[in-house]
Amino acid sequence: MADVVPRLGVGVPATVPLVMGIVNVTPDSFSDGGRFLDPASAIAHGRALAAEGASILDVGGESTRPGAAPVDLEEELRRVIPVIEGLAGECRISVDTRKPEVARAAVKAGASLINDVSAELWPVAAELGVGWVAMHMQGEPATMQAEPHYDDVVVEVCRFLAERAEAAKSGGVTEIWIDPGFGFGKTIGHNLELLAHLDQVVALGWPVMVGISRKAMLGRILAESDGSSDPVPPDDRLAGSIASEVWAMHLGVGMIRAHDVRSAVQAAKVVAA
Ligand code: HH2
Repeated sequence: MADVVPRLGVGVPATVPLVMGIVNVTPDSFSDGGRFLDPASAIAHGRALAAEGASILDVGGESTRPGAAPVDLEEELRRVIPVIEGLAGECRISVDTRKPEVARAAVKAGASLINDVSAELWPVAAELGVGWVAMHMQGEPATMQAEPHYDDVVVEVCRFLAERAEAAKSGGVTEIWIDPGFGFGKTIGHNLELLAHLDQVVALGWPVMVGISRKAMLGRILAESDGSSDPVPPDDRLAGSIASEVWAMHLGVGMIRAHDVRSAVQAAKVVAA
């Protein structure tokens, strides 16, 4: 699953965490909404991310940022399928969707991983013989940040992910990733607690991926350290993204979902070395 490269100077192989490059074919994604809405620009963006070292391109047609409105099926298909067709064969493709119909059409178009923020689509992955990412989310994107509550966020997220992964394995899915879902029905305190204890998610024994890239929690932390009450904007969150991704990789995370692929790949190589 992970690339193996020689560890410089020591001769012992080390695994380099994978980087999944984000291709948002949406008008409203939180950091790059509207930039890659037409298929040609999304395909060009995907090619650029592959050239920067992405191992997988994650193509999504529905924003799941807090407060986002759901997208209807026809529109989501119209956004993602031409882009997947255009990129398949050049890089491994995952589809970021909650809809079984979109997952099926995406696999037909060349995707081999279903990145499922609903954590419900494993039967589709089993039927089609493709990989599956189970992400934890409390509630729905439209309302999930209203009042998230956990008695113990690490225990509850771990329990949820382990149950889903076991079900998928019993159902015949052979490639399973688990993801704690930073920012999905979680306060900044919940996110930081999960980040601090990612080793417990890794200890569940399934490959772990995380998506922290440019997320709001980074904007808030950086604003506080600047003495400002305004969050640092998404395009000024690169250092914060890399810092948290390095932390995650150090604790054993095997794949990073990133907007800034070149920097994430460089960070992964250094962590592995
Ligand atoms: N985060 C986003 C979308 N999909 N998938 C996984 N597995 N993990 C994540 O953390 C994750 C995800 C949100 O980020 P982005 O795609 O940049 O924004 P938007 O949902 O606004 O399109």
